[in-house]
This record gives sequence, C-alpha cells and structure tokens, in this order.
Amino acid sequence: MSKLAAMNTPIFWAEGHPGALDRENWSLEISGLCDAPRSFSWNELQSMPQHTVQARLTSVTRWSVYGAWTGLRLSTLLSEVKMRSECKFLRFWSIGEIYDTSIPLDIALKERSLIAWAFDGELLNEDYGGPLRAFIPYLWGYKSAKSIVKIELMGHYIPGFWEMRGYTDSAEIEAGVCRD
Ligand SMILES: Nc1nc2c(c(=O)[nH]1)N[C@H]1C(S)=C(S)[C@@H](COP(=O)(O)O)O[C@H]1N2
Ligand SMILES: [Mo]
Repeated sequence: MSKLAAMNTPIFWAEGHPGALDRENWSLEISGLCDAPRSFSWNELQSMPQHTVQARLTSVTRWSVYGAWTGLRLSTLLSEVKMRSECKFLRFWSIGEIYDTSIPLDIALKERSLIAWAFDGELLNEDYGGPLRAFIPYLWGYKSAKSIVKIELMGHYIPGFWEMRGYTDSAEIEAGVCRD
C-alpha cells in the first residue's frame, strides 16, 4: 500500500479514474506564451534540479495531507521554455484533457509550487496523480491537477473543471476545521 493510501487520503478523480499510466513514457508539454515551447520526457524531468518541500494539500472538502513532496519548481520549467512577460496564468491539463485548472503566475513562482512525482520518498501512483501532478499548497486542492500532460501559458484566466461547477476561481484557503 502506498503511504498516501495508508493515511486514508481520499482519491479524487471527478472525470473518472484514468487506469494504469506509463511513467517511463510520460511526457509533459509546455506551450502558449513562451519562446521555446516543448515537451519534457520523464527522464528529462528527472535530470533537472529537484526540490522536496514540507507542505500540505488541503481539499475544500476539509481533509488534508501533510508531508514531503518532491518534484520540480514551476519556476525552473518556466525558464526552460523562456516564458514571455505576457504570461499571467498557468493552465494545467490532466490526462484525457477533461480536467483543467488555472493558477496565477505569482503563485506558480512561489518556492513550494511544484510539478511533483513523489510523496514521502515514494513515487506517486495513478490514484494520487502520478506520474506527475501539480502541487500548489497555497490554494485549495482542486488547483493541484493530477496526472498532468500539458501546461498552457496564458495571458488571461479561464475557469477550470471545478471552477465552472461553483468552486472559487481564487481558491484561497479559508480558515476552518481540517481533518488529516
Ligand atoms: N485530474 C484531476 N485532478 C484533480 C482532481 C480530479 O478530480 N481530477 N481533484 C482535485 C481535488 S478537488 C483535490 S482535493 C486533489 C486531491 O488529491 P488526491 O486525489 O491525490 O487526494 O486533487 C485535485 N486534482
Ligand atoms: Mo478537493
């Protein structure tokens, strides 16, 4: 059992569970407002400077999970693709391209905003957004899109899957009871 499963972390897949995913052949495309759009293979991402951050994923449904998340800073990827100054939002797309969500650039550039692939030293499986997921601990969990295949760099905001169904666009975490 994975550590996240052992902690009874709920598994959210609003668009349906994607089934088994191929980590070694995964790639992440970055396109939109940048001068060097490209795809990154799993191996390329693994060879870039990694960070591990202690942080909490907090769902609007009030459960949360705290631990060590490992991956790449979004700022590293944005400089690789030569982001243009017109870029103001990042739009994450999950596998199947049904689930999307967008965050402001200033939050993406914070030091604990990651494209994550491990929790407490264990690679993420498909239940918890492996091979790669957004991990944005500053905002409600619905901004942390799972199993992402694409990041679009945008000049304006577009509401995503949950935002169109009533969750706030800003996803600012409000104080209240949390269940770990
Ligand atoms: N593709 C996809 N990503 C998603 C979701 C989803 O339904 N589909 N749910 C979001 C929500 S609401 C939360 S709280 C977290 C939950 O992460 P977990 O399922 O790994 O616990 O993932 C987010 N990312
Ligand atoms: Mo959530």
